[in-house]
Amino acid sequence: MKPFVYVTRKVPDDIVSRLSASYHVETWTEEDKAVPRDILLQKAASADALLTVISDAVNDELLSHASQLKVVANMAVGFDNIDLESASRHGVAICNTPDVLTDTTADLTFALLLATARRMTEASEFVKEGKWTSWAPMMLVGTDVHHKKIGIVGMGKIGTAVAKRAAGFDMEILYHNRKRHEVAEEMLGAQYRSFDELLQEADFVVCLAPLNDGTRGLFQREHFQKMKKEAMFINASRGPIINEQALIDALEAGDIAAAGLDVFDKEPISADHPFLSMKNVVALPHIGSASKETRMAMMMTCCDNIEAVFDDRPPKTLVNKDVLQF
Ligand code: 8YV
Repeated sequence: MKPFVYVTRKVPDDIVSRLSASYHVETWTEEDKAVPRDILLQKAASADALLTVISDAVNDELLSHASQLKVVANMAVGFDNIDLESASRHGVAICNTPDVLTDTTADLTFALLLATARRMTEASEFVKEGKWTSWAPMMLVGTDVHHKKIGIVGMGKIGTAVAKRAAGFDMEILYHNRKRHEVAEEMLGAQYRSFDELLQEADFVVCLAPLNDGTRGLFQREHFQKMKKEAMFINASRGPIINEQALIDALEAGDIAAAGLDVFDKEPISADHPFLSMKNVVALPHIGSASKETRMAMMMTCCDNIEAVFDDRPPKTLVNKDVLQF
């Protein structure tokens, strides 16, 4: 019997064909709706492999019911949707898709910074709504990006790729990270700052840290209050790193000038979310890695990892390396 691979989202035919060459493959087929939890649990109960996305909670409940499961190939660099300890205990290999999405996510992050600073979505709506009736010197003026200070919180691969883009805009690069990043310091002139120093100095605070126990709720109201009133906050990593109500309050009170957000506490956000009526918020639907090339590369990485597990090879991007001891 061929191993059963369940894919929790609609994916391109090329991916289904590749997997179908060796496995029995089923996929969720609705593009605009996530697989309901009961169906995911039911499929997981007999699956040998799952290809998941970050909104699928691969928790102890799921893992306890998935007695045949050998591998979860999560189509993301982040794996905060997965209980790693439970996965290792159940002998399930967890794989992610690092590297292939680094530049694409950095492009989007920098585009979001530019869009926020130069009010691009607001300006586009203004034109599309037929409001552009004359030209005025102060119409839709934004803030310069070049020669300003960017403060990157989380100087991993994506943070470093954003720093490279910032260097091209002649920005001064500040960063805060668990560890010093000597290469970024030498190559890009990046300067290490404590979290508080970075908040106080940066014109653009860009959050690119992974979500974990150390970063959940990292940004509270007091942190936005430490930022300059003209500063802008950009988040392209994970919503729960921010106390979202604190950010709403900070924007309403004018603690900071604007925010560009690709990620939110609960995704998708509701149609009546306060961010949606704020002109100084650019909101995107978590599209950091969403280019045709990168999404295909991410799915191919998932296929590589699934194949490795069934061929008894170590998967290239295994997250819970301790699973190999089980
Ligand atoms: C994913 C992401 O593409 O890689 C991550 O961690 O957040 C995105 O790149 C998206 O969340 C789909 O799982």
